[in-house]
Amino acid sequence: MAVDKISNVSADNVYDANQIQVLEGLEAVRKRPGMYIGSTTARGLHHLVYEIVDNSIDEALAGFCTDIEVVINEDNSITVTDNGRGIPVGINEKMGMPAVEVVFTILHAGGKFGGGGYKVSGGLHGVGASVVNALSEYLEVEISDGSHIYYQKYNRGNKESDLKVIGDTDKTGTKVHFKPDYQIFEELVYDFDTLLVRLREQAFLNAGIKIILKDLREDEKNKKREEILKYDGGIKEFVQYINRNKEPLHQDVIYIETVKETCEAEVALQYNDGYSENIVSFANNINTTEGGTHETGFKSALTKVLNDYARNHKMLKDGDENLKGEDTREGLSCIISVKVMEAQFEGQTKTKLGNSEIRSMVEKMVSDKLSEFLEENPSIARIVVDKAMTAAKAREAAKRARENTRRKSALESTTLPGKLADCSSKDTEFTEIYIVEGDSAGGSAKQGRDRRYQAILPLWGKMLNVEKSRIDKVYNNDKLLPVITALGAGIGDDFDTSKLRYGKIVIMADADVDGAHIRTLLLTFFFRFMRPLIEEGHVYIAQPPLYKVYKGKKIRYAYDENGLKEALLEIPDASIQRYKGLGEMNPEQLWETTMNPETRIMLKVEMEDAIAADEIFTILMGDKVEPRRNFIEENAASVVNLDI
Ligand code: TTJ
Repeated sequence: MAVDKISNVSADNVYDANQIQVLEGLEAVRKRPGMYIGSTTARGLHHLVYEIVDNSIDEALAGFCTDIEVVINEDNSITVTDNGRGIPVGINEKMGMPAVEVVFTILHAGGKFGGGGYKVSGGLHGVGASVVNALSEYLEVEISDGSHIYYQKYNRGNKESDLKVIGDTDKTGTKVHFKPDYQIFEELVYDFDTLLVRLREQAFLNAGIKIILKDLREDEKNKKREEILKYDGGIKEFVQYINRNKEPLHQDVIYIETVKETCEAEVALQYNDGYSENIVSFANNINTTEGGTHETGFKSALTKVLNDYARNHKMLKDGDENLKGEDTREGLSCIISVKVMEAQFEGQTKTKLGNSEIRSMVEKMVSDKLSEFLEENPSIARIVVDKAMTAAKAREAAKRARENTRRKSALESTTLPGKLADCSSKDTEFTEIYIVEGDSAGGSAKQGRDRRYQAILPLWGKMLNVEKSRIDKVYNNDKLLPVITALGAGIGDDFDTSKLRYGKIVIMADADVDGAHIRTLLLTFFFRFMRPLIEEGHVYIAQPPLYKVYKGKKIRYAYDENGLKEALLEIPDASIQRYKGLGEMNPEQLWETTMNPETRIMLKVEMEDAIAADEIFTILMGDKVEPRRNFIEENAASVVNLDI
């Protein structure tokens, strides 16, 4: 734009022009923060930390940094310190300012310095330090280069003064202290555990790096805390961590890796006695939740290797069919991590690896090295192939069960369950199904609903715990079958959200322990057998009120203790009714408080972290009592809300 106007000015003026450009750049970030960090909610707030820490991890991957410290200060500002070489302080010729200033004021400038190696880490958006700077009330940087300490401060992205020397040192490293801007973020309070989960993942993925997370806040809610994260076993330890509440089928984790000039790949895996598949993949330290070429390469090699082994060792006989891919992944916990020079991220959320050369690389690595491992470890090989063959038998049984149900339902006049009160609309943009605990609440819901777009499916009796069952049992289960047929989208690998008969699936149960149990059983079922339902945000939890506050014709409903206080202020001398269950509400009340889209409160079940969700269901629904007791004691509130 302004380029032609500065074509014949002096070098000093060019510098000024650059400055103006800089300000425009960061102003854009402040105008539309969501475009750069995804959101200005708690998620975006935490994202700032990852963006800064990623720079230190890159320095560690380059081989120059061993320790990273992240501190949540008392005022919810953040300090990140590393012992790397320090961001360069020399003048960057192109920009005419110290390199550190470029890092903090030029969009997308992060990681472009130093050359050599490849920048591998990166947050979800990989936008860098300048965005954090733009969205911080202030940001201070301190660089030690082995002789001097340099310092600079910015306010909302604008430098307060030039980079200056503030002392001497014989150490090297970078320290950044920033306070997220209250003018930008809706949430300003950091959650220790959210940072912990993410930093632990990074520590697993980058073996040997020490990451310390400290919390200096101390109040009613918080105690000072500190966690040291250092895993010399890397992703091998990550797999053990994922399986720590499960029963592994073999003690040693299988680990293979390969390092090429432009990319490297490593895989760690261990089978457990459960039935679910748990593959978590990363490209350049970013969780590729949508999968991609590294996952497909791994899966096809695993299928081939186990079939070859089973044939060669006469475990599969001549007439037997080959194992299918899904058979080889039953009870599998696996981490795949690749580092690629020029990673291509695709998919809706840019978390699907697209590089085609990675598919063949991972496939060849797993083919060669896994078969070698199995030949050298015949006892583990036998266990793994046995597991896959048992899974294949179960799959056959499931197929027969499925064909049986199809035939049965085809004989009946309607495929829909008899207890279902369907809605008249077929438009999934509006339709909802309420899965309701108990016949009496189901009756009220049927009478209170808007039948044009709300369907009701009552459930009663003891429901199957799918955590302990294979898919064939699920097909034959008289409690789950109505849910499957009512939703109409199939189950397991056949599940297809485009066939869903309703846009929203609402679980409506009492706000007590039994209700929580039913909710958890249903959510476990959805998570294990209809995961896209949760991933694509179709599942909701109805929130019935806990209290009715009334006097004469005035009525207020309260959904928690705070609401109760407010209602009592509004209606002095009111009577209070505490609802013990949905059944105590008449149809009109149920509609008004829990089902009317205009007035109801519903929790959307979101899956931020598949590892955490898997862990929750393993613990809550699995066999082991000890971790379940610990979990419930530590997370009393989240068990009831189950806001995964
Ligand atoms: C780049 O290549 C030359 C030597 O220094 C390399 C570098 O920039 N290293 C580096 C950057 N280490 N740590 C950082 C860093 C640390 C924090 C906390 C924040 C930022 C933006 C960078």
